[in-house]
Amino acid sequence: MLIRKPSDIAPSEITPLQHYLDRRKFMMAGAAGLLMASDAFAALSFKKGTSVLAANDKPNSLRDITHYNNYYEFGSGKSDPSENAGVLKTHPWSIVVDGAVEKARTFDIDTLLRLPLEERIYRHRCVEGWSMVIPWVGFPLAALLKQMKLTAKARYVAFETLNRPSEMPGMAEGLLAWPYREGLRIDEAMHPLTLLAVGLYGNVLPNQNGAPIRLVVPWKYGFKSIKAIVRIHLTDTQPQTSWNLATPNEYGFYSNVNPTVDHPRWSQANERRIGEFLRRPTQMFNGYGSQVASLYQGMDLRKNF
Ligand SMILES: Nc1nc2c(c(=O)[nH]1)N[C@H]1C(S)=C(S)[C@@H](COP(=O)(O)O)O[C@H]1N2
Ligand SMILES: [Mo]
Repeated sequence: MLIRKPSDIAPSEITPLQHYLDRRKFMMAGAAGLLMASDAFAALSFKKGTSVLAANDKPNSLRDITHYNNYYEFGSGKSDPSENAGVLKTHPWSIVVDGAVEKARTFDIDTLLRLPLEERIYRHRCVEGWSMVIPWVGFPLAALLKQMKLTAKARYVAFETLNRPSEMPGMAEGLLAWPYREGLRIDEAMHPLTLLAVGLYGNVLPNQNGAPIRLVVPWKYGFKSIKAIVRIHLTDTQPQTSWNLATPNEYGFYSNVNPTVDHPRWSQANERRIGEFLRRPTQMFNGYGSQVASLYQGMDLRKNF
């Protein structure tokens, strides 16, 4: 996976006008309730990524990526998000960035979509033992954080999902303490692999995948990759996270993919790639160790699971 800095992308490679036309089409499709049909997703303009996935990693189908989901706000079944998330209004949308910053800011989603977008084809490993390969479109979280003046207290980043029970029928099941919350250490948040995704397969994000904007941290278990983000809070203390609050002995703050540290109720040594029959071995840091292992030098990864 080649990471290109926004400054490496020639203006001629980006076609904002087409992007805005498509965005308009998308909003109208949303208003007409057409967003469940995958061919109604509007195209984004982005810089094509170069993938260094293993030879046997090929992207999952759009069908699999959009119909086998975890998004508990819409129910706990794998098909609940694709069936229930269509009603969610994802425009207008804004993200508040506050806490340990010199001046809090509110970013409108349309402003964020004007940042240079890149394709990133990442492996995704759910803590439940299944995996996929997903061609995201987005921008590094660092590109957003670098627009803020962080204070010395900005040691962690806390994220919050939209809290709108009227459009999120799964919230009534009460499986987690809402809103869904996640967090990263500041160096993890600034890492160039850490992405804010606004699209997949070249089109805007389907609601069930976390529209209009979600985090993607490919070396961590999937639940760290929080969907439908409305708040990013800089803080000097390790943030509380929804899954850790629910079951602290099963879901730690770090949750780096690690085949040598089992979940208390199942092995993490291997995984089922959606669409495949035989399980395959799980890789340390989900195969991104050469890029991220240094973040955890000297840490006991069994203790800091
Ligand atoms: N707000 C929110 N974000 C969430 C979840 C959720 O239930 N709510 N599920 C997580 C889990 S467990 C996984 S595996 C991924 C799934 O992302 P996908 O459906 O796009 O594959 O989203 C993560 N982000
Ligand atoms: Mo997951």
